[in-house]
Amino acid sequence: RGPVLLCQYHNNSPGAACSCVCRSDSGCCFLTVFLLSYILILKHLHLAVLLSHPQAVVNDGVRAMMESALTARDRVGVQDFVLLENHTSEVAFIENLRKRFKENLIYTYIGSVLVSVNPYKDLEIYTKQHMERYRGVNFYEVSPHIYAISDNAYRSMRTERRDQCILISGESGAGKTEASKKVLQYYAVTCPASGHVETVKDRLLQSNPVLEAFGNAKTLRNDNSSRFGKYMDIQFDFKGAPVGGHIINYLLEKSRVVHQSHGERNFHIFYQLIEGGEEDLLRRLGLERTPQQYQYLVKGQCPKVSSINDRNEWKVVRKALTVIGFSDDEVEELLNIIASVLHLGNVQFGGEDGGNAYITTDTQIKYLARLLNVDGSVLREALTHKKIIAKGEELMSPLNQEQAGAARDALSKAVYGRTFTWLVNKINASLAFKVSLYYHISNMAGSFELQFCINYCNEKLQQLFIELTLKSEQEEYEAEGITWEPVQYFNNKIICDLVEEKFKGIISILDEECLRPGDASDLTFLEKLEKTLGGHAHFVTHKLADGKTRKMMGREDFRMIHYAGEVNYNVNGFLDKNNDLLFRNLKEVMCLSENKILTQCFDREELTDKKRPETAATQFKNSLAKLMEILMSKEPSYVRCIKPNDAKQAGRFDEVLIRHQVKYLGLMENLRVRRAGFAYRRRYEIFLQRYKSLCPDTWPSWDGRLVDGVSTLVKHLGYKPEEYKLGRSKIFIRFPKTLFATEDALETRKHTLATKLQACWKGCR
Ligand code: AD9
Ligand code: MG
Repeated sequence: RGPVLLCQYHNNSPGAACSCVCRSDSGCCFLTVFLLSYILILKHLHLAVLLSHPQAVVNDGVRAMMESALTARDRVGVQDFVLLENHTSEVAFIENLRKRFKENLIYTYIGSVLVSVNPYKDLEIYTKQHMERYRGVNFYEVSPHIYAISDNAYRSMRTERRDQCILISGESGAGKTEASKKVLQYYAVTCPASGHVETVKDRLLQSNPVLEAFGNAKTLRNDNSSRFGKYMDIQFDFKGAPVGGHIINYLLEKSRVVHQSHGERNFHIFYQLIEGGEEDLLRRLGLERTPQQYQYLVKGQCPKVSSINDRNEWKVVRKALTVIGFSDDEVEELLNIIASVLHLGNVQFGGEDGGNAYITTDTQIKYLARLLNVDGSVLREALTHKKIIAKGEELMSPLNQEQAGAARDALSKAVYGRTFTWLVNKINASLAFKVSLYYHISNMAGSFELQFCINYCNEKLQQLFIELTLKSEQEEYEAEGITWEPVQYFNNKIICDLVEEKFKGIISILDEECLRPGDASDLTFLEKLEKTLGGHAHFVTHKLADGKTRKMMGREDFRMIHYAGEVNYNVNGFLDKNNDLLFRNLKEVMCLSENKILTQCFDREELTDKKRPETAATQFKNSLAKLMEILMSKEPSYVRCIKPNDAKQAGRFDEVLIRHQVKYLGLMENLRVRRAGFAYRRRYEIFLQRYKSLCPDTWPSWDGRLVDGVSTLVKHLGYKPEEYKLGRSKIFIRFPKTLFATEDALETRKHTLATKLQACWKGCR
């Protein structure tokens, strides 16, 4: 049957790996070896051929290979946007994304930034073999991948001894969480390990299901949406093994505990516990196996989600808690709290028509008293009264039905929110740091908690991104001794100032209204904004300068012109959410709880502290400032995630939606900065290795200085002086077309070799 030849080439490492299986029954061995020596010249092509006859190798296999290589750029686009001929064209940008997406090539670079489009299906690109392919390999020599970014960050950390960070951004459902998990898995598999390290790796990996159970929920946009921002540090020892980690959580969407929009759910853990919890556990917690029975779980009318198996997830989370090191007692106390929140949601109040509220659901109070280890009657009073201090005396003032409902919900949110922070701290206690992962939750419509703060966070990250990208470009030019050519770009500092400036910024004005006694309301806040910020280039309300009213804008709205576009904010609820107050007497009850977790969450000192707690917006502003400081101190890599459609479907490429994200992620701006000077740059040894066969003076090897070799090569290729510059260690090429011409020359040479090979083969026969 002739020999069977199976060759696989990896063009990713010096001395490309070649695995070969050879089966011969008719003295073809010589030919196979002969073929091999030629094919080795053809390396730099990913090639996997399984052929049943050597003749076919030459005729069909090689031709097909050649043809596919020559048309590949048309079919699959360029793997780095800097190589786009028309780099300022958004149309060309999106077309390139589309071509690649169609071929399941979800990753593309803009220089060192990785753009990733969510495939909404499992691709076979995350196997151990793939990890091996990217390990220790030069970033640009392999196809774009999240593993390449991970590996590059890891190696820079080890060789340059600089802390690294990977920033993952994108809108809800774009794939940030999945990307971060891939990074973590890559390190868990490829980094060296020892006994203790195994535990750390397990704990790092297992922290995900736990955090997702308590911090993720089904939303309209994403069945597993992270409802908190997460910053994760991984610490490596000098041998490069992960030895610890640290997580910082930002801005959990607490309001979800008590309310969900139609088609959305509460945090996963509630459903997991109810669906998966063992019979005796549920009995002890006083829970029924029907989510519909709980007020906090019915608002979105969506107890079941087809893509989620709550019962299985429960088992995963339960096991993960043990791996991370939670004791049985701690798990018990934690579940007591989760069940208590559900019971709290079912506490109902009588006292319609403005009368004093009273509790109509005794069973719930009994369960609450037992599970939270508090006195039932104290809790009962705290839920229906507010403690006020008048003339130095403490008075219990009754609440009406509506107020009592709000107090109950405030308690549920506080208990859940603080328990979540406790959980993160507990995970941190079991983990210490260096390569960092950061991703932030993305733009969601609606509330103050999310939309305003997240858009502000995005502005800050954009500022950091532009600053650092420009800085690193400039640094590279300087390091290489090449003159820096200044780049024009939009500096969004003006928008950051609009939000955060002292006295004049939106947050300052909001805090001022929150602290002002008397008639302060959301509307007075809006009026103050108008007075202070009216006329600002990035701030708009319905009032026009000439006293007329702007059409298409609500009277309770203000609009901000963000770098990514305009967003309207409705001021309703801004003051309340910013205050985020929990009545003092409810705090007191929680401080009295003997639940070991709650005693850590509610500190008695808080009760004696006369200082007003920081408002939510100020807390966020401060934590963001700290985050920016951390990020500035590290070398960043970026992953920009794009969501291809709103239907969560594989294979659908919704151009309008994608165009919006390309804008919102600032990708064109990024490309412009990256392309402002030179489109392409490579280290001399890599450039020479790839193209040396194109010049008789550099082929088969160049013995002199690398820079001289490259200079000889490009002169031979006819590069004009304005097309390139030679730096200290790299060649800089200004236009993609120069590089493409060189690539085409390489393909032609390979083709010529293949034809010679064919003639040779015929001669041998
Ligand atoms: V949110 O801001 O937390 O709401 P993310 O985190 O950006 O959002 P997530 O990573 O959760 O989105 O991805 C959403 C879904 O897309 C996942 O549950 C997967 O079903 C799907 N996804 C994302 N990335 C990939 C991938 N690389 N391969 C396959 C993916 N599926
Ligand atoms: Mg997420």
